[in-house]
Amino acid sequence: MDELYDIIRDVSQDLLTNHNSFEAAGSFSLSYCVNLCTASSICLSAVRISASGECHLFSSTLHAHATGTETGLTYIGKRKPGAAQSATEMKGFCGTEESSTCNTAPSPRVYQGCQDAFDNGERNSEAVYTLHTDPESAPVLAVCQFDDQSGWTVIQRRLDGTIDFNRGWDDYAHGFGNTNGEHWIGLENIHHLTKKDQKLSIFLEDHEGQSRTANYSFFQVENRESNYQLLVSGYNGDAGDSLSYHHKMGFSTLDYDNDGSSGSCGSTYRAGWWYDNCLKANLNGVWHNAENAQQSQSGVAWLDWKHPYSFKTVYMRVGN
Ligand SMILES: [Ca+2]
Repeated sequence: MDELYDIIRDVSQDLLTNHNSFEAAGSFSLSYCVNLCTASSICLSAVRISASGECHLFSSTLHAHATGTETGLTYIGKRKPGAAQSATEMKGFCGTEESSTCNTAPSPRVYQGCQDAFDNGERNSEAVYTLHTDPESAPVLAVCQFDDQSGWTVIQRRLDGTIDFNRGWDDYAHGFGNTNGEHWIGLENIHHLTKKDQKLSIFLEDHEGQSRTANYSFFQVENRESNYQLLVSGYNGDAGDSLSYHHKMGFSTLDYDNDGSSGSCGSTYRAGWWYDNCLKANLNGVWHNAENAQQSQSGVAWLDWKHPYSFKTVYMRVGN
């Protein structure tokens, strides 16, 4: 193993811990991509894009429900969590440098979004799926929720405060966290997911186990050039309409101020959001336990239900 390999392994380890996935820079051979995943104790699966040679490592297993080989993508490996597996075993599992497709292992089906997954017969609600929200971009892991009529893509989830949401612009653009727990799918992915008419559904639960919802019949996030401007309308639900206040605002983070305040809401409220002056909702705010929930101004906030209050469990999902 050369020095570069060691460096990339260490970096990938770090990125996998703090982010959903690691996108290796430059192009790598299939065997090198396999070796990277094998060398990392928390990499459970990887995808290599044949055309560019980009290697994407994931800290979750890609789904065994998948069948067939997606054009242009090679599913490189799937390890059981915690199970030791050598590079040779992974190569044997999924193919070699010479034949760059997996003959023995199923390739993951890659969907544009969870509605696409639903339309293709997927019904495993709460499972993690591989999404390709835009053909030009890297695949991303996302939780799908299915009901009788449709598939919802979870774009954000708070549960327990294990993931730090006080992050800069790049993290909010590209996503972070763990799909098995707290995560943010990234503004790029939200933009691509909401190009067509989409609804937004927000679930809120307090520390006493009461829950309410806020639904919007129209939800769209514009592109990077527009600072991922939020367009939202058509509220119904029982949590109150705290998001319409943020309609037409660009996204702000601690290091990038697009808000309607003379100060920096991202710095003050320690999160990334579509701040105006400053907020009525702050679902990426600092997570607090039950003891501190009522004291926090910078918490996971939804002012039209309770204020000041920091909610315990929250998720945001899009669908049509
Ligand atoms: Ca400002």
